[in-house]
Amino acid sequence: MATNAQVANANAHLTTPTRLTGAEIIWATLVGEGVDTVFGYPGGTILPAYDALRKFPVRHVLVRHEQGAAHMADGYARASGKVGVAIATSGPGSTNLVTGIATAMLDSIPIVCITANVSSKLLGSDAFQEVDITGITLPVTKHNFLVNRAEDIAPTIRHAFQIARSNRPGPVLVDITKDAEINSALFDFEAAKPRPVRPHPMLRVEQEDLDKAAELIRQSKRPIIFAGHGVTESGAMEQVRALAERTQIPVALTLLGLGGFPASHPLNLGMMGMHGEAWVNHAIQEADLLIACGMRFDDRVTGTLAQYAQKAKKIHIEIDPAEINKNVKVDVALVGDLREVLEELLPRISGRDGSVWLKTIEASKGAVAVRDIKNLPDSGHLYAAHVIHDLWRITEGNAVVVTDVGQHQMWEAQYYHHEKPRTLITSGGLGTMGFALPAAIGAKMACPEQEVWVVVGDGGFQMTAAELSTIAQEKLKINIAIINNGYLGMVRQWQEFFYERNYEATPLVSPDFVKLADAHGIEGRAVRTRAEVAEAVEAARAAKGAYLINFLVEKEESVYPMIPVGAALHEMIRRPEKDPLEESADDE
Ligand SMILES: Cc1cc2nc3c(=O)[nH]c(=O)nc-3n(C[C@H](O)[C@H](O)[C@H](O)COP(=O)(O)OP(=O)(O)OC[C@H]3O[C@@H](n4cnc5c(N)ncnc54)[C@H](O)[C@@H]3O)c2cc1C
Ligand SMILES: Cc1ncc(C[n+]2csc(CCOP(=O)(O)OP(=O)(O)O)c2C)c(N)n1
Ligand SMILES: [Mg+2]
Repeated sequence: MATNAQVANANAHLTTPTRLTGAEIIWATLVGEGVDTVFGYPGGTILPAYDALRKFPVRHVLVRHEQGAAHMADGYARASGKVGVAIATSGPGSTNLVTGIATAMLDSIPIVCITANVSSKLLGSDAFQEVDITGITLPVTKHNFLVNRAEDIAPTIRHAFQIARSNRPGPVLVDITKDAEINSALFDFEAAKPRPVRPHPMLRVEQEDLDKAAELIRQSKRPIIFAGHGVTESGAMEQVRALAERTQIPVALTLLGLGGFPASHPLNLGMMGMHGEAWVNHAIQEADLLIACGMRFDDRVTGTLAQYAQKAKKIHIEIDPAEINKNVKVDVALVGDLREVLEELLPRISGRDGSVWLKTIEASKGAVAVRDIKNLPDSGHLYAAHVIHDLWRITEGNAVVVTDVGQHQMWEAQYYHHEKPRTLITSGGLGTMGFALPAAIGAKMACPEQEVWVVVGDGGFQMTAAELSTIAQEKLKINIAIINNGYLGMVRQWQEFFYERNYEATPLVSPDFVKLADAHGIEGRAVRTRAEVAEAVEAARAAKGAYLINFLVEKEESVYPMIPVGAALHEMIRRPEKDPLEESADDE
């Protein structure tokens, strides 16, 4: 908890220009930008900043690896919509951030990373723990800076925040030399304010294009709205819903779009793409109009482009001009903030009857079916789907679920039905294993009142399991569900389908995760049968502190449907008929 003295000190600096050391300026500027929590790890060059920290009302979370710091900042940003902050020392400290920065870059997440570097006179001399971190991170940051004067620290950090959160968000790195930390300068927060962002010349929505879009919607017989990550980033949930309800157009979601449109809404079709619902992918191939809202036609979403949605005209509403016509050629591009564009578009849209198309899609569900876990007899085997289904049921779809990467990530997307934005936190674009545990720490710090669940594979958990110590040290109430299939499951699945079951390097021996949790003072239990799932989930929820459940699930289960790489959207591999976990539409 910040002390009164710290708050008073920071406030005084923000209102009255004062001479401070560069190290103090770092914290004073962060506080001015609204930061109260940072994730970091100290070392020689960043020590002046750590020494000054005691004077400022900032909670520092000591991570166990700097990759964790970047993921925590990222999870913090995804859960709250605010900018997350990670701190690292020079050399290995800063290079350890790189995977986390790239993860944030690929999913357009606003984080600011502050690193220290050797003194400016030593730059370029291969000094101890010197790396060119601005060079290294150039391709994976939205922007980065090297600062070597104390007076430049405040304007640069303020500019970094502006860049991170404006237009298409993304990570920004500020590398500060040790002499800049030690020297002093006048700190004038107001004067350090960046100039307002000049709108990109292409960020202009032509009235003519809005009319064209409205006309395409009016004429369409088989339209689909795509809700992507941009819906949440723009805060356009209400506008997307209004568009769907007024026009009776169904909504398909990307992985990162889940939660942007309520799962229980009658117009929600579910997830599209490689592991999306079969009826969604079929409907896209039959559609005559796609209205893409804040999504970037990732290859996991389109399958082979040559055969993608050939019958459909396309409207793309997107804030980044570089995304227009990048993967999919579109008929109308509305370049701007999704919420603002939809607000301009909505008055041009009138009600239409969508019932024929909705009925066609509904009928196609019968053939391709809902995976209805609850109607299946208990065969004595535990499937990840059971676990996720029960977790969704018991938490009533209200938890923040932070997933790692692999099969469990796809099962979570399929069986946990997200009603609200920012309740699914997952690495989509980079697909970074090891993301979930640290990102959940960031999410919990951002939203302490929220119930936070980690859903993680036995492989990915071991990549950043050291952050259990961070959970213990910070006394965080985070529940961890390890979906333990004894394999790097998603890779094993590819080996099964495409490499003649040559399970090279995918069987995985793990420690006893419950004992590992115990070693951290964290409660836990193992679950082997479906009958035990609900009780374990309840026990985790009831526990005062963090809780870990090791779900020992079916080892060679696969995620269905699956579009093989290079195949078209409708060419999905379906579950073999006699497989125990049959997809059935009985409950429809
Ligand atoms: C193992 C694995 C399997 C996967 N399988 C699937 C799958 O089956 N289906 C699937 O959908 N994904 C899948 N993914 C995820 C996939 O790789 C992509 O990350 C995801 O599809 C991207 O979704 P998106 O385009 O909505 O989000 P992003 O990649 O975050 O793109 C968001 C877009 O919105 C724009 N935007 C941001 N803010 C605004 C704003 N204010 N206004 C307007 N536009 C804005 C951005 O410029 C960007 O172009 C998988 C990932 C993994 C790791
Ligand atoms: C850092 C990293 N290395 C490798 C991969 C490739 N990869 C994708 S999924 C996966 C297997 C994940 O295994 P596990 O964590 O056990 O999850 P499961 O698929 O079994 O649910 C691997 C190795 C990756 N995505 N990230
Ligand atoms: Mg696994």
